[in-house]
Amino acid sequence: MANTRPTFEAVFRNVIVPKIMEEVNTTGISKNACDWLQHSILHNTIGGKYNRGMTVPDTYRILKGVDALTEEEYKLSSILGWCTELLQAKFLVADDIMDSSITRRGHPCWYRVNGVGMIAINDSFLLGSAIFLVLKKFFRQESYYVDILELFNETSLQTELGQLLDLITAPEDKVDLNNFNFDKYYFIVRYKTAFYSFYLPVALALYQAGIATPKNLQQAKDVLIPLGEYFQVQDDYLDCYGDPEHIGKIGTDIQDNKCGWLVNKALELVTPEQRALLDANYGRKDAEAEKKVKQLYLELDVERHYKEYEAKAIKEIEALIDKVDESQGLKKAVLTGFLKKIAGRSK
Ligand code: DMA
Ligand code: MG
Ligand code: MG
Ligand code: MG
Repeated sequence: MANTRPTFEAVFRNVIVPKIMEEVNTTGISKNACDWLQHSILHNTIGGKYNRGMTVPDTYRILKGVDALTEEEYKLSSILGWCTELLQAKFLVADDIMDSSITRRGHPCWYRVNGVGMIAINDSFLLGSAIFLVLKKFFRQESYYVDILELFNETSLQTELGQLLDLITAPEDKVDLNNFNFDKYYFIVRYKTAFYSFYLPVALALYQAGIATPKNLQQAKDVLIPLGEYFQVQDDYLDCYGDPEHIGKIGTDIQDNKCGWLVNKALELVTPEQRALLDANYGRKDAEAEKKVKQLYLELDVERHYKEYEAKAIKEIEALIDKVDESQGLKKAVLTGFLKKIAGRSK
């Protein structure tokens, strides 16, 4: 089985969603509730890049040292991949509410769909609970069942802690750029993004392949956390410089008062006059103020600094991959493959 977007999506539509719905149906809940849940699940999972999800079967195949997985192997590793996509869906539904975002994957954010509103909060919980339903249905008999349960729980906690710091560092009513610094920034991005997006899919494949050890899990983390940091810096860059049509979402970081990469870089570069302008215009729910911040980023050539950062980050990650001792079971190709998926991305 080749791992392509259509084959990966087919596992979700034909295996996972029917299983979730079958289980929920046994409660006897009304048909309109079942329809709502199915609609929410599909709206919030289908249509992304599947970088995280498809990495599980990709990694599993490399770890097994085969050219292609059998249909059954592909199905099982894709199910774990979809569990990471469900985790992401759960967090994105809530993130878009908390960030007052408008669009996601080229469509209105779920909470902005007609008739949804704050019901989206409970839909976010349901997306999270669906993970554990799926894990129980397909993995209960596996020796690594408890390991992956713990992994999902720990990763959720890490992501929630990252989101906590992201949000309280960005109060809506009190802009104080003295609260921002790169140390805090990297804590936020490691926790809110790197663990669930990068470490989780590779760790799942290591468990599924039956070769996970504390040592190779740590080796994976040592590369994947820096890779995840780089990914979130890209996300922050695209929030300001990406084309909304292309990235499928409209940037909100400046108006949301976020402790993002661009503002932290700008804070390193500003003169006292420019700092005053930033203080007066950052974090305001006001398109004109946002424009002034973007104009200042232009004057400071923050974009050039980003390109320099990016080139350096890629080199550093390549060096980390180079150091991996493959005799411990982890393969460099897993990591180079993941890096290749995101290096220089424009969406
Ligand atoms: C998102 O950070 C992190 C999680 C856990 C969803 P973000 O708000 O920058 O993401 P996005 O730009 O996709 O809204
Ligand atoms: Mg967001
Ligand atoms: Mg956010
Ligand atoms: Mg963002």
